[in-house]
Amino acid sequence: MSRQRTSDLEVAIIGAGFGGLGTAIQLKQHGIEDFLVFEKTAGVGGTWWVNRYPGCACDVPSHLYSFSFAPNPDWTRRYAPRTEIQAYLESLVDRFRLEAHIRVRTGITQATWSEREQRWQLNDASGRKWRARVLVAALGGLSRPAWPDIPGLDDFAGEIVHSQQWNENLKLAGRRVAVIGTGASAVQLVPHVAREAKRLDIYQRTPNWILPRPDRAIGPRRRALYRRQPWLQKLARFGIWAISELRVPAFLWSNRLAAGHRWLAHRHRRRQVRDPELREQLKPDYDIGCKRVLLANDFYPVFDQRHVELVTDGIARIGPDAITDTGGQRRVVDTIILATGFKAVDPVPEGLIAGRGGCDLGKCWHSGPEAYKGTAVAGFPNLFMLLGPNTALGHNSVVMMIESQIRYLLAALDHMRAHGIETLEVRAEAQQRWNDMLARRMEGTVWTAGGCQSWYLHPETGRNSTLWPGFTLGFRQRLSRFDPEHYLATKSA
Ligand code: N01
Repeated sequence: MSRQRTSDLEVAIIGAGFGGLGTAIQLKQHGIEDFLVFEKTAGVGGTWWVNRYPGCACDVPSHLYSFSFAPNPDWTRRYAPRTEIQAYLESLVDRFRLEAHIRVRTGITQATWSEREQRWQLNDASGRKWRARVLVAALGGLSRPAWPDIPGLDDFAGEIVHSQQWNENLKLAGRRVAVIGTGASAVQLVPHVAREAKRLDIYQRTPNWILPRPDRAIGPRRRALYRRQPWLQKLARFGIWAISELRVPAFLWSNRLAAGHRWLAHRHRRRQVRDPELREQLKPDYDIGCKRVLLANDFYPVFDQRHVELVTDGIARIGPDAITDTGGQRRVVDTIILATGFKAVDPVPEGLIAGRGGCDLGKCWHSGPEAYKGTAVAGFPNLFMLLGPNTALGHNSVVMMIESQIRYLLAALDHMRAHGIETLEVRAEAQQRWNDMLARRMEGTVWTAGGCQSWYLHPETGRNSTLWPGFTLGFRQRLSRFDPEHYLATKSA
């Protein structure tokens, strides 16, 4: 009996990170109780559960990198470390009584749209089947690690770990370690690795723009004040959001507007890197913002240590115990850390979500993902994505984007209920128009004309399918009401 009840759902949510938990909270607050959140790992938290490399933290201030409807006055730092963000997300489960709605260690292996039943059919890893009217894919835009295609990588006899699949028992003390990549994950983990390793080679393909990280502790008095006067915390949040929005014009319209940030980054490098040759090697030669701007205070100083080497020649091949660069130099290594990022332009695995006619989302997005408002996809009725295509940000908190999308989802559910609608499917023309608008807005932006190659762009088409080219406020306005005129609807019989 209970099995029957739990297998039929109004809403099935895949993923218990920010997106999945936020949706769960808002559904409950909206009076919808008939839903489950499926999570393949052993706990909630999503990216903050999975990424466990040393130094992992957020580069968006925590008062903004949290839900507006679930503020946390107790952040102990301006930029909270992973453990604190993870604890915040775990605390939401109790705070909003979500326990009964969450199934951890329950990876959904396949979600298929059934024409006959007009429902999503879900299989989990243990073989159990579920059926849901609405599917929310809260998979995260950066959840699939990218392993580099370097000749000989598979022949390496030592230990290899990707930053996102950190091995907490990894021994670094006394080891010769190579870190491949110098992006957001690398700048956080490298200082920790340098402290332990006997020798550290850092393979940089492209230098990044790095700004000082204005981190500081938030003392007990300030925290108590936020608890007593929540409006003050809201004001702080608003201030962080507004200042972050000010970066948009420099990314969208003219990089000259980022002169202040450029100056700050150059000064930071000059102050922290003493060797002029090294300083030059670490200097980016493209517009600031073209790749994600990094914040780090302890990355550059690592290169002053005698056991650390910056390698700027490319990697020619990897052998069983060494990496050989394109200049022919061979460096012996015991452990390789891949800080090589994520499959951002290929976010949904093939075989996971199949829409009308068995169309596989992972496959039909082979030339880069496309959606309507980053949320709905033509051919996939009653599917709502969180942080879908073109919803990532280079300047502000993605939690703002998630909140806009959840609001839109709730409006769609209200519309379905009010009009006895069984299925909603975005019209292909509406999706096309949305993507034409995105393409127009991308033209001449720092991401397409800034002189760099980045994970924002599809490697073959060059299309930017990851970022929202605008203010978060603009996105919020566009999703502030549900727009049934852009959807095909079928009514209940
Ligand atoms: O990944 P990345 P990441 N040979 O793609 C290099 C979020 N994040 O994990 O620049 C040699 O930025 C690659 O070189 P290049 C955040 O959104 C957030 O660091 O392509 N090198 C680059 O240096 C972030 O932007 C936080 O030339 C290779 C690096 O690997 C996103 O995740 C913290 C290579 C990859 O950098 C991704 O960050 C951490 C190859 N074959 C991450 N392939 C927060 O604080 C790749 N590289 C919220």
